[in-house]
Amino acid sequence: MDDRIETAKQMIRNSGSIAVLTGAGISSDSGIPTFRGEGGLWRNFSPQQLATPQAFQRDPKLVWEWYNWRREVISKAKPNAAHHTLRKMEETKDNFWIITQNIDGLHTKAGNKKVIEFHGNIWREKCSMCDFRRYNEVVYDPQDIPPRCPICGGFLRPDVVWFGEMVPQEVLEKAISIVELSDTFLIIGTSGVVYPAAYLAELAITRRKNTIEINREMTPFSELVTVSILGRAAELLPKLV
Ligand code: BV8
Ligand code: ZN
Repeated sequence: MDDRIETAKQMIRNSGSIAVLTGAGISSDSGIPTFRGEGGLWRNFSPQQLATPQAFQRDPKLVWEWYNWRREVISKAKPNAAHHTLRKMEETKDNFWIITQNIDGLHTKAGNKKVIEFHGNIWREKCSMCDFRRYNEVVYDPQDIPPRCPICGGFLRPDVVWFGEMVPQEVLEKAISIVELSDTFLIIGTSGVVYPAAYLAELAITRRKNTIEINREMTPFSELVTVSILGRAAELLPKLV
């Protein structure tokens, strides 16, 4: 294990431009349940059942109860040592970007400026009928959900990318160019099963970048990356800088 950490440390030290793909695992040390780990279920629903346009169409109140519960959890969560290490990396590297699958906003809270929120942000809301959008950092009272659009009265929805929805083209293209321009690619705390986010890791591996994975369990990338380190991000990441 130690020589893996040493190898990863050297790669990061010698790298001019670093791109990082993060998933729910990096926030689990802040007390936010991951999608597929323990605590990931809510009222016995899986994310795949609720994070879809169909579920919202069918029962906007239920979907909002789930997001409002997540808002409650996230509002109490603080960035952890893994987030803080990535902020330090952004400060010391001339070219550094985070592409996060998480909608919890913790990378921005930790002070990172160059963050691509690949699946949106839980505090942003958009109207399901007109093009109204707003940033609204509130946990709703139960009787106020689903919230209504102040312009047209339609239901507001979380401004996130659901299963079956496209990641906005400009976000996808920017993320791909960041991977192409990086020489080291970190994959932290993701099970690597959701596309097109997982495609970014595949691209880094295909382009033969220096790829480093930090995860608590093996993933489809573990055998393919340059260095795969098993463990908690909050414990391991600080050791790499
Ligand atoms: C798309 C935002 C084109 C919302 C998320 C059928 C119909 C339509 C599409 C599909 C379909 N079948 C498949 C697809 C494609 C689908 C997909 O990939 N499905 C998977 C499940 C197979 N993708 C999509 O639908 C995407 N869009 O394809 O559009 C299209 C359009 C129309 C029709 C067809 C195709 C959009 C996907 C985006 C979904 N939105 N989130 C919200 O958050 O509410 S996905 C959500 O789950 C996350 O954002 C993340 O991306 C994903 C996976 O979660 P992870 O972050 O990886 O977390 P997970 O719990 O899985 O793993 C955590 C890992 O961390 C674990 O490995 C664990 O061991 C580790 N860990 C835990 N603790 C720690 C740790 N590691 C380190 N330290 C620790 N302390
Ligand atoms: Zn509206």
